[in-house]
Amino acid sequence: MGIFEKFKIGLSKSSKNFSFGIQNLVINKKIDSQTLGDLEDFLIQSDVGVIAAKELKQIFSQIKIDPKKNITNQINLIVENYIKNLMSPLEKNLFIEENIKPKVILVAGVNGVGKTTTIGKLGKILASNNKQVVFAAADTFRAAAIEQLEIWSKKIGAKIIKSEIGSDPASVAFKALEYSKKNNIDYLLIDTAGRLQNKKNLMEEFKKISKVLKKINPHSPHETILILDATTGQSALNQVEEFQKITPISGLIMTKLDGTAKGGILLAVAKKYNLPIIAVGLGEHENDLELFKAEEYAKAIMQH
Ligand SMILES: Nc1nc2c(ncn2[C@@H]2O[C@H](COP(=O)(O)OP(=O)(O)O)[C@@H](O)[C@H]2O)c(=O)[nH]1
Ligand SMILES: [Mg+2]
Repeated sequence: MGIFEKFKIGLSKSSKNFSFGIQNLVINKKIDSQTLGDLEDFLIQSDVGVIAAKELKQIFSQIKIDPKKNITNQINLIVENYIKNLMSPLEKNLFIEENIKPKVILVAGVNGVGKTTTIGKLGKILASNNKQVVFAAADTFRAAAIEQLEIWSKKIGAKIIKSEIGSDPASVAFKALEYSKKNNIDYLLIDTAGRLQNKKNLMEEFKKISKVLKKINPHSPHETILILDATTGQSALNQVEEFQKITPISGLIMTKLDGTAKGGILLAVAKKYNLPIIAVGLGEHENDLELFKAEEYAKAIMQH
């Protein structure tokens, strides 16, 4: 299956809601202030955020739709181009060759957003591109988190560095980088705990992890990815805000876009924070993570 088909299937809940919603509001209607107001309300309800909703409203107030041509196509194309232009500059591929070995990727996010699963899926993409991958189980808070990462490590043939439950996450991260350096590993992916309710501790934890990594390689971590869960809607925006206070974030992955009809949340995050988007989660299975492509996302969400 091509990337576009995967985006299309994964985003089908959102696209049904989004593209049909817009079409229902605009087709066969006079584009007057009432219609534009309804459109803006609908866009805000779809989680695209206030700014994007205003901009799209503005675009629709200025365009001329040709009634002799296919109206649905014209509307789809307008929204698709808007999304594509907004999101293309944010596409970020972590996996282009850069001669950094090991590339250290720290993964952050609140509990349940999909950190461990996403690390497993990223590991799978890397392993199938013949990269050597190590996982560090630095979410030492819950035994299940360590076991879960271990299952993934077996599945994709990655080495896992772990310690007992309750042990110091920074020491796991340190051991993992030491091992990765010694064994000429390509990518080290570090899982972390996400107890945002205890922000001060979490901040200390990230500081400590970063400090010990820098003892081995002053440039590491090379990336700190924040994982967001699309089904949490507007709360995803707060999480970006809160985590940026805890540690610098270099990119985002949004999971569970398959599980929501409000996939517009990715647009809201992009518009508000301008952070690179690395990948999107489109399902629970091991192949359901796609590296982010703005054009495919835009097309899939407008379904054509
Ligand atoms: N539908 C769907 N479920 C996902 C996706 N990513 C993760 N999940 C599920 O979300 C739940 C929590 O994931 P987990 O990796 O344990 O989250 P963590 O606490 O952040 O490490 C699990 O049941 C995953 O299968 C996704 O893209 N789509
Ligand atoms: Mg986890």
